[in-house]
Amino acid sequence: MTELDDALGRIGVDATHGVWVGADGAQGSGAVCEARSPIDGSSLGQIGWATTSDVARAAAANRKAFEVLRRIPAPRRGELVRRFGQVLREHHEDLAVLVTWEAGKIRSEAVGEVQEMIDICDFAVGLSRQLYGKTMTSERAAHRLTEQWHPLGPVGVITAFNFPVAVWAWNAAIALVCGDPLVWKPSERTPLCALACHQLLMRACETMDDIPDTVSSVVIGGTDVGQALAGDRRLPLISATGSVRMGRSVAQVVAERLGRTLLELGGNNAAIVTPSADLELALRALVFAAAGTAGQRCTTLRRLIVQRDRYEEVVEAIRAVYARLSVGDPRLPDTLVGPLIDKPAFSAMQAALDRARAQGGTVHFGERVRQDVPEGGIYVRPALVEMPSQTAIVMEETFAPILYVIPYDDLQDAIRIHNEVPQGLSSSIFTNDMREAETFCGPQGSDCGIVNVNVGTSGAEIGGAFGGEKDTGGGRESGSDAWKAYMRRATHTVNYSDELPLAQGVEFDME
Ligand code: UN1
Repeated sequence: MTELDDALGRIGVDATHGVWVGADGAQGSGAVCEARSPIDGSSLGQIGWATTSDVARAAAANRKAFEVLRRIPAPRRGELVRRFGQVLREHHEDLAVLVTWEAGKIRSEAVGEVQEMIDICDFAVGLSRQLYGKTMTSERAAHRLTEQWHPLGPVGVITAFNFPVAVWAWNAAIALVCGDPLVWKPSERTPLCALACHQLLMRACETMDDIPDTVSSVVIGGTDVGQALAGDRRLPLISATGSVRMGRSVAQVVAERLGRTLLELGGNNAAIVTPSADLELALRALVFAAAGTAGQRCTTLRRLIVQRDRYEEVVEAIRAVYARLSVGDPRLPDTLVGPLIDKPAFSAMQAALDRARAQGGTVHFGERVRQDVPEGGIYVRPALVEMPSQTAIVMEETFAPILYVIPYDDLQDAIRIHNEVPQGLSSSIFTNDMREAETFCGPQGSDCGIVNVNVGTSGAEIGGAFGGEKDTGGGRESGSDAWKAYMRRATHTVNYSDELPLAQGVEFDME
């Protein structure tokens, strides 16, 4: 028995069934596919994938569950999420083991990802008593003008391999308190994590007689399953995390039926290092953001824009750390950089490095690591690439640990380079100069959804709204008022007078 078998056993995952509609699991009507670990390529099980007919079954069940859930008071829905958070606390380590085995994250990051689930549950429980609508002053006498937020309907959730549990939890915790059931299509690379999350939610559901288990469904499958979710009119909101390409195609299908999307797509995140930066602090933040999670976060630092006078110093400092970064088995306590998710990720990384060389870049590291790593996995030393300017390859997001470094002369120049890329997720400035910091945060500064000062680009807390602009898709998930995407707003005008004044002073006398 491996630690994975133990964890799966304790959570109660039946890994053969790829379609779960509430507590009811079935083999999907599609092909049987092998789940593999990026650590060593070993098989983690055989799963019967869903097809579009399974999606239709799940959406129909969710729709029925919605009719029940929307009548249950929000604080009671919060109670379900509170209990789910409790189950997650009990299985914190188990779920982290799955994240490590299936997504290749080092243990501390895997534990952190489950913590992010627990945090969003806590947030959502409080939120369940704070789904506030506004009261406006009416222009008419004896009229009350208010707004109320109502459950929207079942949500289709599409997630990526790199956050195989937390991103679903952001959606699930908020959707459930808002009164929306959900059907989840996880990444086909991390099906076990999804089956485990669903199972743990079922555990919480079982303890509440008034809440149907069909508030949650999971459909493991490929692109056809995602497209079927996008096209299903029973799902008024599709929340999708992943590549720009995927987001664009989902958005088109949803737009065709005038549905709502919440998109969290690619990032090409940058940090600016200014003359006044505290280099010791910056170095720790930059290396975690660029090399952590093997460069496979959407918030990963991919571009470093350094003031020319500090350029050599910064590049040398990062080079020295990269040379001795421990790359290897993510299950070992000293490892900082685990495997890439698969071979295509490695090929994309090498192709990007070749293009960077051709565009005048000097590449440090980025090679495959073969010593002291598990056989069958793909391990690389994170790459540091000095670029003379922001060339075409730097404008693209390559989902691998590549950090491009570009020199700048003055802050305006740095901000121009910063905002020049199509993506707009996360950004940082390292400075002790408040004018520079505030300029970067202001309207003419960073054009991203996440703008940090003396903090790296990755590792956002759940309390803020998470997401970004431009090709990142414009959606906001997680904290702040992101819940509004999961509800519909009704504006009420109530007349408690015995007259009928018309708005805007319009007269319509029928005498
Ligand atoms: C993602 O990579 O899709 O800010 C999400 C972070 C994490 C979430 C990343 N809290 O890096």
